This record gives sequence, C-alpha cells and structure tokens, in this order.
Amino acid sequence: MRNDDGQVIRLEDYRPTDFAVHHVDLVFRLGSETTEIEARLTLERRAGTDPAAPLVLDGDDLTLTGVWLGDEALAPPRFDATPDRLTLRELPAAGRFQVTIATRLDPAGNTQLMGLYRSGGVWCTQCEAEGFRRITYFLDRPDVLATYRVRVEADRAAAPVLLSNGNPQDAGDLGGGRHFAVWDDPHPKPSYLFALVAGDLDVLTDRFVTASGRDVALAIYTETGLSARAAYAMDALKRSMRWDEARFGREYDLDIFNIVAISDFNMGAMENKGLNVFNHKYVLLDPDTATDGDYAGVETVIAHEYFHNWTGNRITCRDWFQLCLKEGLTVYRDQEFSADERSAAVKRIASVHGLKAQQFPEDQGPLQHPVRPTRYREINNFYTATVYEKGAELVRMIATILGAERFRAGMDLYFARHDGDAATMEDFLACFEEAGGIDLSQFALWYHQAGTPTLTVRERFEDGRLTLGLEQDLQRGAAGTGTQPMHIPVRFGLVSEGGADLVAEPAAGGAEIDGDVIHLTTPSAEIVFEGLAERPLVSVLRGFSAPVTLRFEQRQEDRLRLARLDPDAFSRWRALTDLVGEHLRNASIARAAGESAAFDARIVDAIIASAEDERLEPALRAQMIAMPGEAEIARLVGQNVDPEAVHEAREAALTTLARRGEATFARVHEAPAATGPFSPDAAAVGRRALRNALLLPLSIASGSPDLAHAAFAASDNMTDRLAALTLLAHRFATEARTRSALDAFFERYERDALVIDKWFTLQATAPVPEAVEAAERLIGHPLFQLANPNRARAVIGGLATGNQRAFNRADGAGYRWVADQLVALDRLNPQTAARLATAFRSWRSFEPRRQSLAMEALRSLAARPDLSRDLADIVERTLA
Ligand code: 0A1
Ligand code: ZN
Repeated sequence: MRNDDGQVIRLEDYRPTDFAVHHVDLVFRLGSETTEIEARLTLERRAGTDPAAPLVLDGDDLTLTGVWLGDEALAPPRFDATPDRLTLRELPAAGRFQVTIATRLDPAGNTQLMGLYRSGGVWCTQCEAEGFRRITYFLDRPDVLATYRVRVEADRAAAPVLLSNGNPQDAGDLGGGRHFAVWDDPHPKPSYLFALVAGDLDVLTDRFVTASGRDVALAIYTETGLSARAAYAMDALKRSMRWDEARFGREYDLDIFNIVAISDFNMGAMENKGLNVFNHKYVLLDPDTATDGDYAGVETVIAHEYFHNWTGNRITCRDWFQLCLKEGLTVYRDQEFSADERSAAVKRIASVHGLKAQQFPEDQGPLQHPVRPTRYREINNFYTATVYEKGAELVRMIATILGAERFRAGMDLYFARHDGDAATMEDFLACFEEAGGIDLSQFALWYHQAGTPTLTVRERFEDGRLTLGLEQDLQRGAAGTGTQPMHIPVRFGLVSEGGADLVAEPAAGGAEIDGDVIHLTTPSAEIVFEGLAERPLVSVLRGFSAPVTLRFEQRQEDRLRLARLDPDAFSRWRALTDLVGEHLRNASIARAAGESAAFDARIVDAIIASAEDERLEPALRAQMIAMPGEAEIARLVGQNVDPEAVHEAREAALTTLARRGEATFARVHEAPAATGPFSPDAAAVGRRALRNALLLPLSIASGSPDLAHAAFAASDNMTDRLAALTLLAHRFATEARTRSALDAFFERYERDALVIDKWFTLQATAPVPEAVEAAERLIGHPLFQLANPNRARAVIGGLATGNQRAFNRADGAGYRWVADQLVALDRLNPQTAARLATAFRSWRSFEPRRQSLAMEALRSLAARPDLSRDLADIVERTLA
C-alpha cells in the first residue's frame, strides 16, 4: 500500500515526457495463483531532449522479473527497480527501440480494485487514474498516447471469455486446457484507458449501424445467468449512439463495442476504449429488482461512458488537472441526453437537486477546490462533484452564453482541431472563443475560482418602470483562488398576473441583455424595463442558468404566484421549494432556540394544490410535494446546526402538510393507477413517483402503517415495493409487522446482491439515533462484506451520508463508528475509504459540541500512522 510521502503535484510543474511510447505489446498469462505479464514498449526519445536522460517509469507495488533492451537481458546498474519505480540508463539517443518488462502480480490479493484484480472469479482491470502502473512499469500519465496489442492466455474452463480494447485479431487453443486471444486497438490511447477482462461470463449481443454505415457488434457481458437483465442497458446504449450522431455528429469508431458488468467496483463505470467496465449496479435491471431511479441511473451511466469515446478518449486530457475537460463535458452531454429522452424540466430539477446536495456543500466546506485545480496529493480524490457536476454547469453556461448554434460550432471545432490530442481546458475554451466570436477570458474564472458565488437581486417598480439590481459576491470562503467578478448568465422572465411571459425592452445603459439572458459581468449592475402596464412577477435564474446561491428578497405573494403560474416549469418548482426551504431553515433555527415557527398556510396550500394540478406532469408534482431532506435543510441553516432541531422542524412541517392535505392527497392517490405491464417510460415513472410521494403524508395523517403495508403487499415492481418498505422501516421501525416485511424482503432476494444492498441501505438510513447500533449489527450480518464497495457504501455510506441524524448524534457515537469503519476499510480499499470520509466535510457547520466530537474523531484518524495517502489527504484537508 502507498503510504503518504506528502508529495504535492502542481500544474505549473507540467512538462512533457523525454520519451514517446509509440506502441505497447502486452502478454498476460493468467494463472490460478499469479499472473505473469510481459510488456514490450516501442520507445523513442523526443527531439530536443537530453540524449543521456534516463527513462524513469512509474510503478506501484510491482514485482519485477526481468528487463530487456531489444533482445539483450539487462542487469543493474543498467536499471534500478523498486516497487514504485523503474529507471533505465544508457538508452539509444535517437531512433525507435524496444524495452521489454516482465512483472508478476497477485490479482486475487488486490483488494484496492486498482490495476488487475479478481471480482468473483473474473479477472478485470481498472486503470484510471493511475492503475496501469500496478500492472507494469510505464509512463503512466494521460499525455503518453500509444497503440496497444494485447495477448491474453488463460485456462479455458476458468476464463472462456478473453477481452481487451479494440478489435479481436486472433484466438486459439494452446493445449493443456489453455487458450488465448489477441486484441488490437488501432487508436492511440493513454494507459488509463487500457482494459482486460477474462472469465466465465454470459453475454447479450446486438448490432448498431452508424450513420455512415459501419456495422458495430455490441455485447454486454454479465455474470452467468444474468444477461437478460442487461436488455435495458443495451437499449440505452443504442439510443446513446444514435443521439450522439444526431446531436453532436459523433459516430462510433470501432467494429465492436463491449461492456462488462462487474460486482466489485470502486466507482460507477469506466470508459476504457471499446471495453467499458461497469459496476453491475449500472447494467443489471428488471422491474422486480430495480427501481425507476435505478433505470434512470443505468441510462445515464451507459450514455456517459459511451459519450466519453469522443470526449475523453479521442480527445483526452493533457494531465489530471484537466479532468473537467472530459468529465464536466461528458456529464453535460449525458444530462442533455436524458433531458431529450425524458422530460427536460424533470431532468433539470433532478440535476439541480444533485448539484445542491453534493456540490454546494463541497464548494462551501474544507474540501472546496476549483473546477480546474492546480495542485493535488492524490488524484483519486478529485473525482468530485465539483469537477463533474459544477464542470457540467460551466459547459451549460457556455451553451447559454453562445446560444445553441454557436455552441455546436464550438464543439465541432473542438472535435476537428483536437481529435487525437491530449488537450487542456484552455484549448477547449479557445474553440468557443473562435467559433462564437467572443472573449471568454472572464468566463474562464469559473474554472479557476473556487466557491459558490452569491447573486443578490433587488427589484423596484415605479411608474411603469421596473428596475432590477444585480450584485455578485464570491467573498464567502473561496480558498485563496481569487474573488474577481465573474460572467454570470442570468436567464429571466417577467410574468404577467395572468401567467404569461411579457416582452419588455430594457432601457439602454444597464447590464448587457441578450434575449432572455442578462449577462452580469461586473460586481453589480442595474437593468431598467420601461413602459410596463402592470408590475410583473420577476422570475430569475430560470433553469438554474448559473451555479450560484440566489438571494432575492421577493414578496411572498409574488413567489406563491410564480409557484402557481410561472410558464417555466423549472421556475415553478424553484419558487415553491425555496419557500419551503426558507420556512424549514427558520423553523430549525427557532427550534434550536426552544421556539417554534408556524408553517405559513399559504405555502402549505400551494404544495397541496400542486399535488393535484393537472397541468403539471405527475413526476413534477411528485418533486413539488417532496420536502427537502435534513441534510439540505442543514445546509440552508449554514452554521451552528442542531440536527435534532432540523429533524423536529421537518417532522412538524410534514405533519402540518399531511393533516391539511389529507383529503386531497387521498383523492390523488386513489385515482386509478396505470394498468398494464410495468414500463420504465417517463410517464409511467412519473405516475409511480407521485403515488409513492403521497404515501408519506398519507401515512403520517393516519398515524398508521396500514397503507404502506397494503402498498408493499400489492407491489408488482421494486419501485413501489422499496418505497413502501422504506417508509415502514423509517417510520414504524419498532412494529413487529415491519420486521416481518423486512424479513420477507430479505428471504425473497437473499441471492441478489443489488437488492440486498438496498436492504442494508434502508436500515442504515432510518432517521433515528439508534441507527448507529443498527449499522453495527448490520456489519456483523453474514452477508455484509467490507471488501465489496457497494456493500460498504450501503451500510457505512448509508449512515454517514444518508442519515444526518444518526451520523451527527449528540454523543458523537456516529462519528466514532464511521471513523472506526474507515480505518478497517482503508486497509483493504483506500479509494473507497477516502470517498466515504468526505461525509465529514460539513462538520464545522454544526453546533460547538458536535463540532468538537467530529474533530476528535477526525484527529484520531489523522493520528494513525498507517493511513493510506487517499484517506490521509481527505482527513487532513477536512481538518485544515
Ligand atoms: N472516468 C470514469 C470514472 C472513474 C474514475 C476512476 C475510477 O477508478 C476506480 C473508475 C471510474 C467516469 O467518469 O465514468
Ligand atoms: Zn466520466
């Protein structure tokens, strides 16, 4: 294991390598115990570099068994090897030459799940970001691009399927039960996109003919017996391929595209060239075992990895500081895909919800960093919501600023100019500057300055003149990365009393306006609209056109009206959730001071009205009646948070809503549900979401679990079943009938890992203080496996990130329990331990007693001498 050497990698130190790697020939001899690897690299010194410079290759925990220059076996001092580095001296000053390196690995002992490891019986690899160096010594960095040819040898019985990147070239028998396959990838790629999979797998196949007529063989490999569950993933893949052609003119570029579903995986999935490897959670689905949320997740992740083929693979990153170049852009692309495939407003609400729940707390706490960071200790810790989700928002803002046509022209230029390159964020922006005829140097600050800007809006209406005052501020905690005014695109509308968008001409001289977008580029600006017959309702930041905290002291009546009649569906949702959020924030603060705050009946009525508003699609109605979660309310409170007060305030609001809305909710709930077989289409998903959202207030109003039990018993799909069971486990935990329902669920799905993850999660997330003890019991369950990331996340992550009340328990037991689990997990899988440790990131926002308990837990972690670099980096930055 790599312990921390304290080294910080800096963007300003970037320098190209002295050597180019033109081609890589790999041979893998997979054995039941160890794997032997031979890597033959075709190298060349780059022109203009020191002809005597040694070749220094990266390694991580490697065992070297031989080195050759051409056919000559080398011995020290011609080379020096440690587990982490191989240095070769006296290499040719010019021309191509070959170095062959032999290493021996123990894939079964690799619990980090980086490099070559075994999951179940399957051999598989994960190389992003720096896993290839755990297979062989290499210039393991994204700007070293080579073609690869891979030969895999294995026992046919253990591994009838042998896969790598690119096209299959050869295969055959070796005698003695052994066989081989050879794969050839003609597209030069960085080592992080290398992949190999070997095992006994089932396959689902299909075909796709690209716009220009290339016939592509598609295959999704799964554990034996599960390939039927890959049907929806296959459908999503074909839709993604078609969409990328239509929307961005991007076609697939090999004759074969393989996906493999793996049960032990650190992240969601990986875009290896022609051989995507997935956490099986994002491939395997059927109505009986997966929820509608799971279906949406599969669609998104399948699309995301496929879209990487152009944004990430054909055009890759020069260095890891440029991670947003591929990730922010690819998230933007997958969000646009989902918006086109489903309801755009529903998708946008879900994305903004995710951004606020994940990225805002990160950007407002100790793990804050710019979208394009300039230094890191451990790159694995920068696969963050800031790089991914905020990175996507920055691309969306570019699209808003340029408009659809010029944005597409900028993307076309990017693909044309940088195909085959390892590019930078500056390269990307330059394409939009050129294609859009615009200077984006101020906009670029979004990539460099950390923190969530505050946008303050004021309005004044007099004599038919509306004055909007806008002000931006990045003062609050922006980690020394600058606080210069940024270019904030503010989409807006002026809405009439009757609910129509008014067309009003701005008077000259204020901030620049382009159609329905105000371009705020100065610290503050005013815009005046003249000749208005009536005072309009001001609808700002439509579609969440910039990732900012909006402060707009708008009259309550105006906001209530906008919640009812803003022609922009997203803005209606925002108007209502902002009102609810504000109440919950104030009520939480009041409770903490021993007072109470009444839930304004007009807000309550607005929520109730939205539940039966036939003009809104059901999915949107479900989103409007859902209360913000406890963590979101805590974020709104911001400081001195008392999680018990937050919990009580939310409960009180739910009770008020449930009592007042009972009749309406019951009416909507009783309306006939859709008939016919299960369908994952958007309309059916929306209807289920609405019915399930109503279960909570209806159960609270009746004070009885009967409705949830009836729903559980009647459910014919996992969405309804899990919604009912979660409600029972979270609100009626002590009832014997709840236990029976949990047991019945367990028995039914005992052999289904993905469903059993849900069973673990729903218990770890029960919003009761005793969930800490429950989680302790869960990790003693025979089916709990710390080494399986999905299972570890289900229980430890369930408690740490999905259970604000128990994690932040007043006696500190939640913090201590999580810290203990992190220590144990860190020994097996540092990357997953570090990711879970980010749960502590908001510790300073709690009241002083909890702060000191959290600090104690963090300090005791930091004091451990054997912490991995991954976990040490998170813990130390969180404490700093
Ligand atoms: N590039 C992948 C994310 C990813 C990153 C690191 C990994 O290592 C375990 C795995 C996957 C994506 O954006 O989907
Ligand atoms: Zn990605």
